[in-house]
Amino acid sequence: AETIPHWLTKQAFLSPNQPAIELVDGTVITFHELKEKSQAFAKRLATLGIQKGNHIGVLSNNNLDMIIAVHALSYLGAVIVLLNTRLTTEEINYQLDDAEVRVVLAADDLIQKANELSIDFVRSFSEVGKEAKQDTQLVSEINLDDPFTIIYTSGTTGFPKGVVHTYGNHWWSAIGSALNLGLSESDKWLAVLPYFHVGGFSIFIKSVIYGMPVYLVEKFDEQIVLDAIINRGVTIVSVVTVMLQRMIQSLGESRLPNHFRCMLLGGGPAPIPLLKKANERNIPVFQSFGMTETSSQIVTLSPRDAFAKVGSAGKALFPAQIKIKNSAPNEIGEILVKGPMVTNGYFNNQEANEESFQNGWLTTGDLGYIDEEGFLYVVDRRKDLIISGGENIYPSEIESVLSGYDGVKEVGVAGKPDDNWGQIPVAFIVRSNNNLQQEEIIDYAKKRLAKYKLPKEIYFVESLPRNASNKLVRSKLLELLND
Ligand code: S0N
Ligand code: AMP
Ligand code: MG
Ligand code: MG
Ligand code: MG
Repeated sequence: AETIPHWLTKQAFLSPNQPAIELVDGTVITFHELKEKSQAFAKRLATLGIQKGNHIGVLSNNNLDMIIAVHALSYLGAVIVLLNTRLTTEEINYQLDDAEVRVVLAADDLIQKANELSIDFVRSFSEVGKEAKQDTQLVSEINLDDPFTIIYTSGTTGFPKGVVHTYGNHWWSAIGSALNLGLSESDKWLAVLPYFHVGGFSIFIKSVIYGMPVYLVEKFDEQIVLDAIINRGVTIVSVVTVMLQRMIQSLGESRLPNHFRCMLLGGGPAPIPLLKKANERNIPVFQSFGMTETSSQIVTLSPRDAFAKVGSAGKALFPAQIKIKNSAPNEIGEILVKGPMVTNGYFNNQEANEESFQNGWLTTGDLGYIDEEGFLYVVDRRKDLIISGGENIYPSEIESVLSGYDGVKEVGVAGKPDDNWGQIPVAFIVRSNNNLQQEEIIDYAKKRLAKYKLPKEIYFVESLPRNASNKLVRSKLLELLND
């Protein structure tokens, strides 16, 4: 197996005084300091008994402590299970159990939520900070085949699946991105996407591999992000559509400075009018296609192609390949991806792995076509997937919760277009009890589903659209609103 020197140790050696992380309050942490803090934290975690191969849940919103914990866990060879803080305890418990997590580390402000989880061994970051440092042998060489992170993603049917990323997957994702965007001495990448998703997480890996500072933003605020671009030298920002929308609104007619070279847009489709508005404001949007399984974007479109190839997600990154299953150019079919940044599989899930991989190609479930020049167009998403503000919602997941409530006879969920979120989930319900009200259903669902998954509207209907074999046709649900 291929090994490389531990990437943070190496970067601290090469560029000790270079800023690794800059905070909104102006604090700067150099690569040397980041290494020292991470290694100290690793030694405290070792005192708690954490060691190579352990699966450790991390429950945290964006903050510096989380990044230190992540690097610390890599110094121990532990596998990090990144937990979406918006999920309910019930949803998180499923993931903890499925991923065989032994210990949960939580941000101080989430310790109460962490203590409600089914795991007994829970520590806040500051509790760990009070432990003694054990004199353990820290990882000095990274084996690229070793697992580093597990991030859950929902499936079309059934339960969420844990996507395992090796160090090599993250390494190649960072390399593929650099070969596409290039590296500049003056680069500073702003990280405001949640770090528990791969888009946000990957920025910190790029930082360590490139020797590039990250501007760390804890919570999205369009003013803070714009200020960082205009006044703090930020050159690259990763965003989802709703973030770009809010930034453009706040920017008014103003334009962004020329040093700002890349707005990396991912996590879902981008409306064409928004891309035009961005262009008018000197915002160089790089559209992309990617998924948790590809360790961040695997296809991108540069601004110079944006108008010749309107609606395209671009070409595959240098180390990657894409193709459309059984299709000729311009013909729509299932999108397949291949490359060293693509996960080797889902954790403990042979069935999903057999279904998803064929000869090294991953079946994305998304539909699209590739034109004669190799540009990808995504035309439809994995079956019925709803994307609200960059968060994925599977109708089947909501349907199975709602159908568990008394008085709900049949239920279908669809994504309704929404100016703010792109889409919002709405539910169509056939009642068996005519007194059933919207509020009691939402009350029931609240305990079981993250807030962004709760149906924003519930429509009581006489029957649901079904096909000849009596299967629900979700694509026809919204048509019920026109009747
Ligand atoms: C857009 C965000 C920031 C909105 O959150 P905000 O405004 O901070 O909300 P809160 O203050 O927390 O809550 C206010 C109310 O809003 C509700 N709410 C929050 N988020 C959503 C949502 N998404 N949908 C619907 N409702 C939402 C709250 O519940 C609350 O409600 P009330 O008032 O009723 O209590 C936030 O949603 C966000 O951060 N979204 C981004 C998520 C994300 O990272 N998605 C990408 C995942 N995919 C990947 O990582 C792979 C692709 C990838 O790597 C990539 C993606 C993008 C860019 C680059 C890359 C790359 O390739 O590198
Ligand atoms: P996630 O794993 O949460 O990042 O979700 C990945 C899914 O987002 C993909 O499988 C697609 O369905 C969708 N997606 C990502 N990029 C695009 C894009 N450029 N256009 C349309 N859908 C996209
Ligand atoms: Mg926070
Ligand atoms: Mg692979
Ligand atoms: Mg998602």
